[in-house]
Amino acid sequence: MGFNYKQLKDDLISCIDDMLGIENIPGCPCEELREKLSSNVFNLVILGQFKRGKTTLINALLGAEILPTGVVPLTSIPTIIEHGEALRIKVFFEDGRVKEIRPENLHLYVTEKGNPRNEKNVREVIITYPSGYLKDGVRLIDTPGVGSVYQHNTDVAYMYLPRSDAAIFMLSVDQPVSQSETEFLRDVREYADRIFFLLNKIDYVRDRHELNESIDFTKRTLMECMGSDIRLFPVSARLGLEGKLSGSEETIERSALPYFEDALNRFLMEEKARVLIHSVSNTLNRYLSQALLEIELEMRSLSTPVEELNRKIDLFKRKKDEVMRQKREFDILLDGEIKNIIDEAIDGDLSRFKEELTDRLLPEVERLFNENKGLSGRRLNKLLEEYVIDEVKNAYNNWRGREDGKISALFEQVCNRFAQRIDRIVDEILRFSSELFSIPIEIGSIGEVWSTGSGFYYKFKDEPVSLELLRSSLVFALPGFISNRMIIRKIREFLHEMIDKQGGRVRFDFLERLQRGKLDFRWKMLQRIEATIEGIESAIHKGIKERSRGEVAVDQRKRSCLEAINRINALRERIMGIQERLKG
Ligand SMILES: Nc1nc2c(ncn2[C@@H]2O[C@H](COP(=O)(O)OP(=O)(O)OP(=O)(O)O)[C@@H](O)[C@H]2O)c(=O)[nH]1
Ligand SMILES: [Mg+2]
Repeated sequence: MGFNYKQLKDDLISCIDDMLGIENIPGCPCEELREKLSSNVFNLVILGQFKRGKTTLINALLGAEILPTGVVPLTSIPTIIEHGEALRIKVFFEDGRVKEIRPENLHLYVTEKGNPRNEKNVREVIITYPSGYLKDGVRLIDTPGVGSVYQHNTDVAYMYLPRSDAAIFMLSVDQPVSQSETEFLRDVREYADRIFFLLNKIDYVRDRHELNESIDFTKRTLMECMGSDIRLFPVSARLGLEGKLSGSEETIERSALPYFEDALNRFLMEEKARVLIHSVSNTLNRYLSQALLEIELEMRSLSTPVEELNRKIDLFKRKKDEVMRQKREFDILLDGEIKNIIDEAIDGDLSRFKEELTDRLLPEVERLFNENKGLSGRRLNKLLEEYVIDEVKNAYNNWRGREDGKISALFEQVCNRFAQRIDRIVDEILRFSSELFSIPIEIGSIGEVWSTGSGFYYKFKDEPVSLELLRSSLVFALPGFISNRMIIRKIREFLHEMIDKQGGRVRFDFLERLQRGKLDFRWKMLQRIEATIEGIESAIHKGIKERSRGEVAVDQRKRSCLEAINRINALRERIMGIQERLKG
């Protein structure tokens, strides 16, 4: 690694702290950038078919047996492990409840045996643990295996992949790549560049030759499937864990885990940490340049002849009107992009999903009906109704998770594009003013300031959209006696109705979230333009006002302006130093 991420991050945070102490730095979202740096984590999601050793790998990375592993399909609930002062476990339920549990009870929530078919309605479990590995900002996400009883892994993957920084896909030498694995991988092709493939359990293989064969074969299959080159690491998670627990270097070496750990670390540093440091330092630089320009403007207005000053102020006003027009355009274009997401992504996907769901559930309902014809009308009806409600609810919950990943990625793309647009407008204002008042200044390049890749504006609040209210509505409406034909007809109608209603609710929820995200984003962006204009105008007016107070005041003001310029320049140099070290 060419640079020390932690060190650079800390240095940058200290620059921000110093910036907060300078009064003349207008509009800089310092607190926000500070938070972004200090709370930054790299999300690492572990995916793969059941029994490949995903959970064992996590324990091996941590060097501690935190999560339960086993020979039968085990993990049934996404489990997140992040840094914390002590080992603490919180269970988040579908209905929004949260409960802290004791470590020895973890298996009662996250395993198929302790929580069969997720009867406890757990959404996810978050574990904090004081591990050095996590302290550097990695967050591990364990997932249920593909083909596990309760939830389809693709859904989980779609929930976490878009927001992950890197993903591990586990395979195992004792099992050839299966069809469900290749199908799954085709589905997630678009994330190929962040996936690491691990070929686990190499301790099973006796000789080198056999291992190489297995590696070659797996690699070929995977490349065919992903349509691109892939990173494949043979490892033994079990030996890795054993080695770390017993402190045996030799065992660790045999596990081959360090090769993978190094590669992963390099990837996170090069692809993720570098981008983060670069974008934050760039943003800071831009605000510092802007601050410099404003101070210089004030100095100019302290000494420029009034007539000339007024002429320039007039010219600036004209520029301002032009910018205001662009501001209105911004609104119209942004609305259009959001509408696109709604029409093409949400509505398109939803109608396809509804069709598929109907096609899948109708025959199931018929089958259930035929199997239970002997029941009394009321009981048969109740059985079918409950089946429909459960299936529709589950199907929508899964779909929503998947769709959410997609929508937040799309929304973020739009925000990024528009944020860059705003940056260009701001640049234009700054350049115009610097030329107008002949102040040579370097504004700095426009970076992808807002692309943190973690749903900055689009916050996914996972409130379950419940079908509770609709439950049993039909039972009460039924007459005392009903024929079976009537029941199946009613149930078919009920199925359509449920799919429609739930679809409507989920859609409403998506739209509302998008709308809120858009308003937040829009407000921030437009404010940025306004603050820039206002900063320039007020700098000029400050100078003019100061002038009316006489020569002594002007001199004094000039001195404090020069002082501020020096402090800002010093900060700029420190930040440039950080950028140099980043290049490594
Ligand atoms: N020989 C060998 N066994 C391993 C290795 N890694 C994991 N196992 C075993 O494989 C079995 C499954 O391991 P888990 O870590 O529970 O696998 P998983 O992928 O999390 O399984 P699910 O949660 O059910 O999807 C356990 O019996 C582990 O001890 C390895 O490197 N070598
Ligand atoms: Mg597991």
